[in-house]
Amino acid sequence: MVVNYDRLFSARSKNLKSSEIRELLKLTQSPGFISLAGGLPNPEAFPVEIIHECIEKVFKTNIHNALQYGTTEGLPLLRSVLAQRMRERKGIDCELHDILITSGAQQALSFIAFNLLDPGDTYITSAPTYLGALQAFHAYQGNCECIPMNDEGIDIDSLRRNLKRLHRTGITPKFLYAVATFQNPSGESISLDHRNELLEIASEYDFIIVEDDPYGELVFEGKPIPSIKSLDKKGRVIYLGTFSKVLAPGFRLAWVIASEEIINKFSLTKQSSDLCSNIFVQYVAYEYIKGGYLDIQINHIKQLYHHKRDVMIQALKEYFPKEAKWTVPGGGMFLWVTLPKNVNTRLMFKRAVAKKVAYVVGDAFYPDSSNYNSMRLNFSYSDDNVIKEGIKRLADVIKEEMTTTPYDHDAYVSGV
Ligand code: PMP
Ligand code: G9A
Repeated sequence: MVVNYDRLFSARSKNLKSSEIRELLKLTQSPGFISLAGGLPNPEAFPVEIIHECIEKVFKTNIHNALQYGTTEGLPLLRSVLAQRMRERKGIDCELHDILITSGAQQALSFIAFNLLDPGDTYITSAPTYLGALQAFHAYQGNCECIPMNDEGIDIDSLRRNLKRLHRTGITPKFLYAVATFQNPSGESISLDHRNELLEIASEYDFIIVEDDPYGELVFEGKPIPSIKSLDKKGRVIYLGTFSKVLAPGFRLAWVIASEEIINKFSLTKQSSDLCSNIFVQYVAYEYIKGGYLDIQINHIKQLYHHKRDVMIQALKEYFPKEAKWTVPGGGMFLWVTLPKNVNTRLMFKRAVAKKVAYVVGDAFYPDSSNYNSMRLNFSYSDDNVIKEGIKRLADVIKEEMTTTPYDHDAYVSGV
């Protein structure tokens, strides 16, 4: 008898969607391809020698513990230095027991969905938003309410209107998800006023705020805006930090700061998921922070990415059609380009692949795929010359698309 997967796979499994970013990563690894797509740190900036030293230290001092199973919540030494760092650098009032180590922030997103979403439950996010979060929430059949962004990061009036509308139909969202600082994908941040308002609204309606913060320390200019978690006096915020963008994504190491109730639930979830995160790597990360290297590394990549942002902006000015618009983020790794209405970036993608250049199609970051003429560009990964060449190729692609196959959205939608 052949295996009948259709019967075997659960409804939840059948509902899984693939990540456009993960799929693109395979495509863009072919020779000669320029990828402005994936959110990859610059590999030249990995502090290889120092990591080597830290590993040697672990071998000398703790190797037997480092090779053993560890506690589910994570290595106390690491949680303790992280708590200190979060207090000092972020003003987040936390101690070791408020922190749980996860295998990447992506695992934490999955724990959030697992613990807070029953099928059909509603959550809120801005549109656009991080597509890996959408993927995690979709896996647990969450129902997304999208709030448009504005120049203060999120349209608060629209949020209030939508909450009232939902309330009338008996729906209160479980949480609001935000990459509040240097957002993936747009590079924009939520203003301090709006952060405070979000907390007020969350308290009024009794939902959680998930503050996903991989980019908060990568500030190029201006003063950092306080994290939402640092403004939270009621334990209403789940804060996610990660080593992926400030040290190395290969570590697969991140942390959650949240109330005791949430940490306990996530710990139970982790027991059933992977028992504990990689203990060896947790020791290495501990040595790295204890040695004072993380701050040095962050300062280094801040300067590097600031420079790369400027290289990309300069190339955009030089090559892109004058109708194109882009954000100029004050930090992070991405900027967001909006093209004229007669370009559909998903339909254009084939042309870009033929020219061996890739971006992430904007609609992938919209839960309802409603935006069709935008793209996300990453400026952290590539060498300066590659960024320039990539933007040049992309500009040719766009100009060709605008002249040879101008897109008519209304006709496309109505199927004419
Ligand atoms: N959240 C956001 C906003 C991200 O941009 C990313 C990675 N691109 C993640 C979470 C996942 O990070 P990690 O590598 O820690 O799983
Ligand atoms: O490679 C990944 O999936 C992590 C990066 C995410 C991104 O490009 O936003």
